[in-house]
Amino acid sequence: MSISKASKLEPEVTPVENCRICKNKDITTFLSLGPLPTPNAYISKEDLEKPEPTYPLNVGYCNSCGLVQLTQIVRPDIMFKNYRYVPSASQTMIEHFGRLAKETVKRFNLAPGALVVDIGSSDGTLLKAFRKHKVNVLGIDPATNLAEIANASGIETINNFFSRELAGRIRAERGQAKVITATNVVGHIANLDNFFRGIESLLSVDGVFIAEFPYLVDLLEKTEFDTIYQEHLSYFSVKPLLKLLESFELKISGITRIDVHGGSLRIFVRKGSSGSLPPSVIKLLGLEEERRIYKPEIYRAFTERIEKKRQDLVSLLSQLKHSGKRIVGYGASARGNILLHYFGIDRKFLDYVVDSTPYKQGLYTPGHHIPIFPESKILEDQPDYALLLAWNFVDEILAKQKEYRKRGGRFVLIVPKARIV
Ligand code: DWN
Repeated sequence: MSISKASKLEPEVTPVENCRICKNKDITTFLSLGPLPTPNAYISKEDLEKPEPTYPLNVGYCNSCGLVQLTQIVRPDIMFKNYRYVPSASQTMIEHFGRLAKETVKRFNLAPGALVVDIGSSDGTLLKAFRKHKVNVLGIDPATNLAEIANASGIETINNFFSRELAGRIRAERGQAKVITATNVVGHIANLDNFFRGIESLLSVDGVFIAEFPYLVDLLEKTEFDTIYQEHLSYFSVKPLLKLLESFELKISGITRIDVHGGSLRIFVRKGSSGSLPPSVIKLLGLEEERRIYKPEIYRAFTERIEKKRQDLVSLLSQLKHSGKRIVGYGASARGNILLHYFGIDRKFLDYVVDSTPYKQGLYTPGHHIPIFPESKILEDQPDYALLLAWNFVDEILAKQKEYRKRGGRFVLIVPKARIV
């Protein structure tokens, strides 16, 4: 039976009884953002009148290993079999992946023909960057629509979820990989044991597994609550990650903080049991203790800051609306959909949202059904204000919209606090 058929037999929502890493049952829920539609479930015009499924969105921390995680899991095929997010919709991410590929080829001295596998390869953006360096590339992605796009652009892509079983098949057919990458994927994985058994099997003895994901310290410090959604099952910090890798012949050989997506970690994982921890790991463990991210009170303060953020932004937008101003959204992002829903910012506030992703244009946002247009509409229409929902790309977007701003258009920024530029 194929993965997708098997998954259809599972319930739509599964409660998390045990911590995903340490299996402890003592998980304290500290925030409920739902029920609401999953954040990439954009709606076509003809489906607007149909009933729209909503799912819980509750997040908690494990009192044993500290992993922050959702306490209910939505069945992955519901979220990922047809997927409209692509990294290539942002120049920032195209350039970020170009640097990652170049640095990896150089740092790990990849010979022409070495196998590079990207898990959650989407439309092939990262592998296109690797391919420039004459390595062999293979993508793996569950989204049928994106696998088709990647294959059509010459990036061989297996349309499936990564698993230990699939890793074994690839190893048998292609041999082991010198590099395996997973950018904004590991946080989406329910069964981390199966995932890392797959890494162990597919990674060559001298290979490296490179993963990127949002960093819990950044999420808490910058109150990036809108990166909490049903696709993201885990919100990683270093301490639980080390606990996780204890169960495998894998160790973190290096770790760096990177700016993308509001602040992320990039980890380098090699084969072998962890001896002494690298200085980069020790430094971040120290930071996590210093920022007290394993203390319950940090989560109470976090939820209080979210409420303050809501009050400030809704009051600012209400003032603008009361003075007769027209406001639109900029960036039909998953995080944007979470913020709009939780803050109650709907079509009373926003006339439409603009977005650079072709697969989202012409559709409507989940829940509030706000229409999505290409970015060009903002110059054609010249609304008074644009609420920057894709705040993680503020530099790229403000630079792109110089003309809109020159003509008097203003952006409402959200991070780190509500303000107009
Ligand atoms: O983990 C995930 C992150 C990496 O990407 C996925 N589970 C889902 C997705 O989250 P997101 O939708 O919040 O990602 P972004 O990259 O923050 O979305 C930005 C949105 O803004 C995209 O729809 C593209 C759009 N955009 C735009 O319209 N003009 C982006 C740029 C840079 C622009 O100039």
